[in-house]
Amino acid sequence: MAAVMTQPEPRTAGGHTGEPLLSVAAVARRLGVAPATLRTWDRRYGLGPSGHTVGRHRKYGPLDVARLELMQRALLRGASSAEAARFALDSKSALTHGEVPVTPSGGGGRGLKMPGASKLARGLGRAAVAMDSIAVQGMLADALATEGVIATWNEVVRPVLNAVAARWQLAGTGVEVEHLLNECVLAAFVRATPLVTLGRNHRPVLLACMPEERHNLPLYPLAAELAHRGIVVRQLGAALPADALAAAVRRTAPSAVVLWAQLPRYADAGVLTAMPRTRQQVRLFVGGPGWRRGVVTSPAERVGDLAAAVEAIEAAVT
Ligand code: B12
Repeated sequence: MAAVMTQPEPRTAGGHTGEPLLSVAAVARRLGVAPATLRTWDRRYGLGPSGHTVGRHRKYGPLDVARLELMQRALLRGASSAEAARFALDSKSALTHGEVPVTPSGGGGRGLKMPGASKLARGLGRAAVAMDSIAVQGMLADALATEGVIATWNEVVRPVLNAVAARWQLAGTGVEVEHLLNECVLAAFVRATPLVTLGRNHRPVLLACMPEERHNLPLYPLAAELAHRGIVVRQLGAALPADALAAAVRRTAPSAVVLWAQLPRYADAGVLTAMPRTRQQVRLFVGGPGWRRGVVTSPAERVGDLAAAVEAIEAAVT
């Protein structure tokens, strides 16, 4: 007969055993809120530690923390404190499915200065500052589905990237937020890039960063929008060495090449003139603030923003 081990009773309603109990300070650090905020949520909404006592202090169990994370995520999505608390308390299913309510946003991006930014951008800014990558991903996916690639990049993502950069310049903090945001943005645009098998262009469009240039984010909305328009793209990403670019051009015979330089020091016109000659014409586009006027030599064409780049490339290759 099979022996059946009975699980020890969890010490809280629905609590998991084996995971450490956390102090108010530890939970505050984890959520990025002040301990006083947690005490207020406890007092006002009953979202406190549900019964653990270690010494004189009440400690938060895993389910208590999960409920607080739901509360915080709902707040980041724009719910009022009362709505978010009700959601967290009612959310037995949300604890397993990660659902969050979407309600209109109230205030501005906490910790980021984003004057004139859209509600979506402010929500994204708050989620990024809280390092809540699940909320960031959710918001980016929603924005991409409802607003499309170009508007999501220009009106949602760029304001947050610029605000994060401004905060770093002013206060010297937030590099971790910038990295988390980059990764989420990159992933979101990759997910929003359909696979084009039968393209409108017969030869691909190559997208790459100049040698040593690591700022490759803007190439991802570009790839996504071109793919939505049925254009086949080969994404070569960050810091492509000049000889690898030459090899890629020889091997794929592209209809167009787009080279990104964020920083002027990587906008080396020599790389453009050293591009190998191919039998068929290759249209050469350069993008990014690194390509100052005067640096770009003909026949390369400078594209100034995402929409203009998409239009110019589409017209050149179809
Ligand atoms: C994300 C980021 C990073 C990420 C890049 C990740 C990635 N995968 O791309 C990481 C962390 C790697 C990084 C590294 C560095 N970074 Co950085 N980074 C940024 C940040 C925040 C966003 C870059 C970006 O994507 N910009 C695109 C959009 C958001 O910029 P925008 O100004 O709104 O857009 C303009 C144009 O690009 C154009 N446009 C916008 N979108 C599109 C799309 C297309 C297709 C086209 C054609 C045009 C176009 O329109 C706008 C008007 O001109 C910028 C700040 C900023 N505001 O750009 C700093 C910034 C560019 N970085 C900076 C620096 C100094 C660095 C480092 C040198 C830091 C270091 N000490 O290591 C390194 C350099 C690494 C390298 N070798 O390249 C400085 C550059 C200052 C300067 N001008 O010299 C900036 C401006 C931050 C700052 N305020 O100081 N960075």
